[in-house]
Amino acid sequence: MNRFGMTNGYFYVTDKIKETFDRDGFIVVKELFNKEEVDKLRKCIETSEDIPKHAIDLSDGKGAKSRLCIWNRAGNDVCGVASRLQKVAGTLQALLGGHELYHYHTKLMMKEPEKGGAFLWHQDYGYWYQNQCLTPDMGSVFMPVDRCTKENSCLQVLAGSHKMGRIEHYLMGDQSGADPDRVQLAKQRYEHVYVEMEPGDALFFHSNLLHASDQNKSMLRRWVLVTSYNQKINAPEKKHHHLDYYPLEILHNQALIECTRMDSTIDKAFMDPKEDKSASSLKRKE
Ligand SMILES: O=C(O)CCC(=O)C(=O)O
Repeated sequence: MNRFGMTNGYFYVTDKIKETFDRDGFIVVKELFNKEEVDKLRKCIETSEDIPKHAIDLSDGKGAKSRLCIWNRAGNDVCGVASRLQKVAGTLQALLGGHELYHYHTKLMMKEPEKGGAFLWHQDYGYWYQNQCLTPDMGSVFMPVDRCTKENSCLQVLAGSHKMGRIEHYLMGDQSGADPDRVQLAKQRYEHVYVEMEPGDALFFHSNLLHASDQNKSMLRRWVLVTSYNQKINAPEKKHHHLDYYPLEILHNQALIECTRMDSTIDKAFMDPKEDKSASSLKRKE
């Protein structure tokens, strides 16, 4: 069981929760955001003028395209504030052992009805390694603003697969994918979980957890914000397409309700994933 709930608007990482994260490489927190908060997040995304300008399509190598938008600086709009909350960043920090985290980047994954592309099985550290992050003490928070079910291609994970350590990754289509032979072996050993979630739930996961999602063939949109964090002590010296360490400044949980800014006044440093030299330096798997 790796689903947990909130207590009076707070989420506490107890020893049991930390043990679950260490065992499975992920946990789900039900209703991390209440309805008002998730409605605000959805509005911020849907009304953004920047997102459509910076969104790009990545081929999944299976005939469809995955649409996403990436920004490097959290920003001070509703989305940026969400990624700095105690219940988001503070929770991941505790799950990863307590060292100070900084914002590595945020992505909006836009799986449109009937045509959203797949994400191949991969570990995020499979390609963050290429950026010279020395250890996999990194992780992400997957925050849906739409329902995620098997039907509209929710995230799939292999529970406990982070214990394998980093496995070889190749360029497949426009994506970095984990060695398919290793993934096959991993599937025989680790439980394959379809992580169905409601808007407002959040999935916290380790950078070595194998995860994937199918093409969205349903009539239902599936949009998800995914914020990734690195530990300050693990910030790489190598200059690359994500930024150097800068302090995250974790905010109290009320800050999202208090924030009314739908557009950031701080440059969010949007990036084009095609400029990602580290992923494209991976060998191509034909
Ligand atoms: O949105 C998805 O289905 C995949 C997300 C993902 O693979 C990631 O954030 O690393």
